[in-house]
Amino acid sequence: MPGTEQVEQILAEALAAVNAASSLSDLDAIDVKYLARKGAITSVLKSLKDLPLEERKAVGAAANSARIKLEETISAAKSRFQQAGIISTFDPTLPGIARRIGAIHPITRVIDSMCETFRGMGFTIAKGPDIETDYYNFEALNFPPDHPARDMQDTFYLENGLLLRTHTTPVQVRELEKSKPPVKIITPGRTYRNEAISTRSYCVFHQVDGFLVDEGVTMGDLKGVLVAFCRDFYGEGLKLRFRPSFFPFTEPSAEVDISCFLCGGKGCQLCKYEGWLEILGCGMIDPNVLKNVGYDSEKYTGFAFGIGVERTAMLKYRINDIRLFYENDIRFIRQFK
Ligand code: 2U9
Repeated sequence: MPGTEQVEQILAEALAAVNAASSLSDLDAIDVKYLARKGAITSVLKSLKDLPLEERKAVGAAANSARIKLEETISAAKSRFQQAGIISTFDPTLPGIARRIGAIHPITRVIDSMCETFRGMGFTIAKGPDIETDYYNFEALNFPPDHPARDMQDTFYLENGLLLRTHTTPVQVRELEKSKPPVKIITPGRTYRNEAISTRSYCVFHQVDGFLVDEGVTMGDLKGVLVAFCRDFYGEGLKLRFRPSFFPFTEPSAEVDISCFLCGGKGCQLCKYEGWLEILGCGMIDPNVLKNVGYDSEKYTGFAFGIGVERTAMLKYRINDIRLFYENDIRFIRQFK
């Protein structure tokens, strides 16, 4: 019959074996030899029923604490072996896991490239709030109260007379208010219009607006800056065409077409066989707008222009559905490296 001394002897022998073990399989063998169904400590526990009560208590307690001690020692030794195994199988000369690098969204790409071109001509970049007041979005920009662009169809009205800006031109009014001529500013940003969504229009889009105000600024300066911009952005050898147009904030106003950069003006699918692509709107800032920001409109004149970023990106990258810009399909965005 086993006694407490015998239990202590079994435990000492098992702990020595754990100490001498050199692999995980050695530890598994020790587990089987002492703790499994027919293991030495398990056998002591099974034979307790044949012992007198007092002895059963003492030997039972000793066998149980031996079992716990051995389990803990084996488990700790296993962890040490596993740890060592990981370290010894780590090969620092293997190549790392390749991480995919993100791509810059085509809209950001076009905005950055436009800003870079204008920065090269001495313009600075300004940003302003997406939520605007009626004054900055419309009134200061010479929109008569009944102008169709103020209609609920186009403008997202918010509470307290606020609205989501329908163009970035209000940022320019804010900038003019706090500057002194000469001022040359570009305002890239997001704009909002409550339009039916289709392949060509979306409720959110981007503009790059710009202006120059100083003494003696003429339409000739406007043409010079826009020709330089187009040659830099679209490529040398382009022709430009200025067509008369109307905007409440410029007088005279014009729309600019460039000779199609794909076919050189011969006519193709991109230019709808017309040879020309409409790319921006522009004009001389209406004297009323200058007066609204506190400038002497007899002394100062200025030109301004506005470029639709989505339309530019669609032409440049030949994208036929504006909604692709906003669906966040990674397969679409990855194409613009
Ligand atoms: C001030 C006064 C006037 C900015 C201008 C346009 C013409 C224009 C459109 C182009 C495509 C908007 O995104 S779009 O639909 N914009 O045609 N924007 S002149 O006029 C200004 C700017 C600043 C102080």
